[in-house]
Order: sequence, then structure tokens, then C-alpha cells
Amino acid sequence: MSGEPKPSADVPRLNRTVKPTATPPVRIVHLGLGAFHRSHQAWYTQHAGDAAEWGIASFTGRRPDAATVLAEQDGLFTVVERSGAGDSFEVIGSIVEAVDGADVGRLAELVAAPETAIITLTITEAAYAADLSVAVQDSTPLARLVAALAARRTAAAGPIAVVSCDNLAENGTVARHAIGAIALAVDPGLAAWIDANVSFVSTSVDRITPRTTTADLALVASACGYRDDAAVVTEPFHNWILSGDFPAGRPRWEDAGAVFVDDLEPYENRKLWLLNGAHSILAYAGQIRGHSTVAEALSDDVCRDAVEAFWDEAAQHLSGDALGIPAYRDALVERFGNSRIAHHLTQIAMDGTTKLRMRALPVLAAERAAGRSGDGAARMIAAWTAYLSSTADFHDPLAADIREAKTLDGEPRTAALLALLSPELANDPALVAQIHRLQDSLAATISHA
Ligand code: CS2
Repeated sequence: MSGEPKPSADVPRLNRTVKPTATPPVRIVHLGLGAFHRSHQAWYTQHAGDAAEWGIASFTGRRPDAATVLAEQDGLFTVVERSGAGDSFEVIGSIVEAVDGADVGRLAELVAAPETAIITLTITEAAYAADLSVAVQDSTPLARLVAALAARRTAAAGPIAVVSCDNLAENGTVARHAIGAIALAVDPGLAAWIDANVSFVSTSVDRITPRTTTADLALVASACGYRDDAAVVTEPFHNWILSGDFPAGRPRWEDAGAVFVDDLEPYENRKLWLLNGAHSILAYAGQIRGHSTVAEALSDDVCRDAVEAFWDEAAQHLSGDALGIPAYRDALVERFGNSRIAHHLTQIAMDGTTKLRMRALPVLAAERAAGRSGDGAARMIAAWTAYLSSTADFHDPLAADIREAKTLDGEPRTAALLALLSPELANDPALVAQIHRLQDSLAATISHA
């Protein structure tokens, strides 16, 4: 949240007394209590037909703030659904406990409880790639989870599902490998227990949820008559596609529109490439062209053309009429164009090294394998290198390496940045030249704009 909410002495604080709401028992533990968790998994759980049986205990990541605010409101918060036509407001009660992520004791206690059936994760793409030694020593979310799973093993509380809700291809498998590696380093017996008892569910998640602003909180206070410091603003659209087993049961999320499939890959690629890929193009090309939100960037023909060219390439590798790519693209243009949602490009630009590996590289590789240039995907990478050259104010898990690469100039700089995405890219001089040229052409377009 940006800034402090305006004090509204005349309206009460939202809580379960102001808004009497059922308090379901904790059966889901979540790691990563952010705005997206509130507008997505918490929203879906509230809208499941059996919502009365499924409460969420949600843990924050690095900082306790979101848990403090939510705990003061008995876990209640407002989802503001913002369409082009107006706003609608709904109080969500599925989060029944909000906890500081550093409280590993409470995490272990809840994960070890036999009633707990599911652990959901929104810990950011970068968190899965953390170096093993760092993970174990620094108590990263996944290291904390491994410790909690050890408590479940000791309690003989039975099998459980871990459900990744981060924007990664095959996120369940990635979670399994990351958790398995940490467990193995701690205790091989635990790793074997996890192997036999933890089901890793892969999911594709979608709901555009920008950071809440002070103005949003003021709007909720005046429209709803209570002060809610944990409100989230999101688009009406929501999507959740899941693949995997829930050995201890799950809410009827399908009542809220969730879809359970055997083969997630086509859906996750559609979402990661078309939505998230376009987002990254808009974030980097848009900012160097002076835009600050998705809707603004999309209305710039240079950015829009770059998105469409990338979509044309990605669509070649998204087969099957069931995916409905033309309609999906149309819907994206409408969603991105919803200018009542101010989705800031700075937020999307964060962690580019992790995101582009998922969003640009697979399409680039597939296009090149088909004997084509892959310029559309390469332009996303070129926009990223141009953006990094244009600013000192970027956020990335590899920030130190990026700063090091930026001590170089010209093609060597481009090559050094590409090496951070994949050494293979950097070792291909033709590709380095291609991306460098696209970056120059992007920059030239900008200076003439
Ligand atoms: C965005 C996503 O910040 C980003 O990288 O591309 O958070 C995007 O808004 C969501 O995946 C939409 O579901």
C-alpha cells in the first residue's frame, strides 16, 4: 500500500463485529499474504459452495505489516471489483488468521494439524530459485515450509497438498524440486516422507491486482462506511486452472469458476506468454517511452505493435481450438485497456531475470527451432536491456550482476545482460547482435517519438 490511509475518525474499522461474518475453521495454510492472495485464492475460497468448512491461515513473507493490519480487522477485507463501468464491493471472510511469516512456531503448529489439508503459495517467482544454502540459513518461505512439513511428519498428520500459485511454468514441479532439495539437505528421511505424502499441485492463476493506493482506501471508507486498510482493487475477470491431487480434500473452488484439468501446460503457456509476456513488453518498452501504466502503454502504437508481434509468434506454439487464442487476445486487449485500474509498470518491471526466462525464452527458442527469427520475443528481451540501461532504479534478484554488466557498453553489455537470462543466449553472437539491434531500433523509435 502506498502511503498512510487518511484518518477517518467518523467511520469504524472493519472487523467481524462491524460486519458479522462466519468464521470457518482453518484447513488451508497460505504463504505470501499479499494483494493477489486476497483477490484470488481468498476470493475463490469464499465463493466455494462449502466455504463454511474452509478457513485460511495466511502468513506474510518478508514483513509482518499485512498480517498486523489484517489481524486488527479479524482477517476481513474488501474486494473492490473495478470494471470500466464502475466499482462493486464485497467483504471477504475466508482468511480467519493472519500471521507474521517469521512466526515459524505457529506455521509448524498449523501445518502439523490433521485438519489442515492444503498449503497454497504466492511467494513470487524469484523465491523458488533461491540458492539452497541461502534458503536453509536465511529461513526463506520454502525453508520455513520444509520445517513445518517436518512437524507434520512427526505428528503423523497424513498427506497434504502444496498448491503453487506463482507465475511459473510447471509451478508444482518447481515447488516439488525446491522443497525436495531443501528437505534433503536437512534430513533425507524427511525428503522421503515428503515424496510419499505431499502432493504438488500445479496451477495457472490470473487476476490483475495492482497495489492498493491511499485513494482506494479512502474510496472504500466513503462507499462502505468502514475503514479497511487491507482492501484490494481488482478486475472483474478471474481465472484458476489446477492440475493435481488433493489427498486431504479441497474446497469446491469449481463453484467459483476454477477448472481442474489433467494437462495444465497449454493453459499455463497461454497465460504466461500472452498475458504476462505482453505485460513485460509493456513494462519495459512502455517505461522507456515515458508511460507509467499498462493502459497508457497499450494505447501507444509502438508498444501495442510489439505486443501483437509477440502474440503472433507465441500463438504459433499454442495449439488446439480449445485454447480460443483469438478470443483470449481480444479479452486481454480489453483487460489491459481498463484505464480505471492503474496498473503501474514499475510493479511489473520487477524481477525481470526470473520473469523473462518464463515469458520470452520459450517462445524465442520455439521460433528459432522453426527456422524463424523470433524477433517478437527477442524484442521483449531488447526492451528489458534498454530499460535497464535507462535507469538505476530497478529491482531484481540479480541486481548486483546487472550493475556489473552495466559497467560495459554496446554489444558486450547486451551479451552480459543476456547471460543473466541464459548463458546459451550470450554465447550465440548472432542472437546477441539481433537483440542489440532491436534495442537500438527501439531506442531510435523512442527518440523520434
Ligand atoms: C504481472 C502479473 O507483475 C507481473 O509480472 O505480469 O502480476 C499479472 O498482473 C498477473 O499474473 C495477472 O494475473
